[in-house]
Amino acid sequence: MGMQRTLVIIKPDGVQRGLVGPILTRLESRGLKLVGLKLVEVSAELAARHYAEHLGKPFYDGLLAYITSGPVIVACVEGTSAVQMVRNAVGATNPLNAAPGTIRGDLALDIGRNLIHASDAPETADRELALWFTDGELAGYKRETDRWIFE
Ligand code: IDP
Ligand code: MG
Repeated sequence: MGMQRTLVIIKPDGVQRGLVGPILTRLESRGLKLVGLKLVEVSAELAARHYAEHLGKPFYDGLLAYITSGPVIVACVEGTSAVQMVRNAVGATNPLNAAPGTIRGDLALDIGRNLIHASDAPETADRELALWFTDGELAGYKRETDRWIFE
């Protein structure tokens, strides 16, 4: 699979717990390129649009309260197969089932405080990136290290 961009959100618990650096370091160290990054105080409207697929589920109200409970860090990262790459690095939705070595498997305990969101498919990534970033907020640039990361 070729180059992809995907959306990452460090949820309010990640910001409150001081885990923004450690989480971004994991993605950066993997070789993924940051092309967008900002801190956002999420409105109820944006939260509802982002999590529209979960409307009506038992955890929906709690999920919206969670994601709007404090500022989040929103990132767009780019790399080969970035969507699946980041999902694998994030781990299973329930930290109980998240493998050690994953972000949730190493840093979280509870499904309702699982630290991070990552787009689940390329089409989802496109939709979510358009929701969270304007085109002007995403940078196109070359890294000198790319030839050491991509063949
Ligand atoms: P994902 O974040 O791994 O893609 P989804 O199934 O898309 O998982 O659920 C979105 C988010 O909703 C989860 O990351 C988690 O914060 C929350 N969530 C999902 N299922 C539950 C649940 O059973 N209880 C509480 N929160 C949940
Ligand atoms: Mg999801």
